[in-house]
Amino acid sequence: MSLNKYLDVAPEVAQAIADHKPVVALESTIISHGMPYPQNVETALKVESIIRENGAVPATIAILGGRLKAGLSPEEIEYLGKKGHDVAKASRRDIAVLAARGADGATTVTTTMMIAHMAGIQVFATGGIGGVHRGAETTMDISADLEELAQTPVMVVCAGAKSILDLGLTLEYLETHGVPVIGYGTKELPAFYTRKSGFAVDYEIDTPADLAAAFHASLEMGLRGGMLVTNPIPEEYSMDPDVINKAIDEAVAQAEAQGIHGKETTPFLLAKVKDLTGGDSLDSNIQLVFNNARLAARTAAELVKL
Ligand code: PSU
Ligand code: MN
Repeated sequence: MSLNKYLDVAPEVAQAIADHKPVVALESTIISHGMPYPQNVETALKVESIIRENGAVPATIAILGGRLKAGLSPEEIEYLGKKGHDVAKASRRDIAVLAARGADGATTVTTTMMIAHMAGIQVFATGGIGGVHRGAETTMDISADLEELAQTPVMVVCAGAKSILDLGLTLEYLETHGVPVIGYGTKELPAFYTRKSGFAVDYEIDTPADLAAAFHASLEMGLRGGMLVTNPIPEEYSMDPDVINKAIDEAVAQAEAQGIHGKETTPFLLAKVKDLTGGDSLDSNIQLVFNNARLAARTAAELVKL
């Protein structure tokens, strides 16, 4: 049962929301476009189990047969992972047409936030968010994720942003749109594969209870937007900055040389970085998603107490 006629909330997720139990949303573009098969499916299933171990119910989000789904079965996750890039990457501008056509879509941070909010889910864990791309002053390539953070009240727990983006411009954009950028246990914005970026976050917060308190205040005040929690990759999985930055620079140069643009840019860069680092970056990527799932579940568990 749902207020939104296009939305299907899985029974376990609907029950948890009705009982005021913690729920954590998860995106599906990371499954179809962010990682190769079969690691994508293994990771997605493991993330769900980590969320359960930390006291919350997972709700992986996607569009299947035109239905906006909050909560997928393992078979549905396998289906999305196997289809990979053949599933449409669905951002805000895509979902109406996909729904009307009865098509499938892998949800980005943007559409995962939208569907989570429709379903009544307040906390969402992922790997990295989209942002302002390098060279955006001429390409105008700015991810819809930033707009969504500005207007949809969902907490997004990520590992910062990859330096495939212009991190400084991404922070400026978030500031303009009133999105608080929190560092979990750090004053510095993490850069996904590495714990440091050279850029400061707005606030350091050190416990899930304090994260929940800050977001609760935002919700109670009726502020429209979300909150971005950046959680540094665990030290033991972080990458050598020189190695990863060299791979990123090379990937950006190849994208430019090949004229890659629009929605293809981010998936292209992610795949290239993975190829250029011989798969080391994939291990780091997987571990940081696990780390974010843990923090999101613990924060969701604190939020329901408030
Ligand atoms: N950045 C990552 N990993 C990802 C993505 C971005 O490090 O998987 C995915 C997310 O789904 C994000 C989307 O919402 O790419 C952003 O795409 P674009 O830059 O086209 O808005
Ligand atoms: Mn883009």
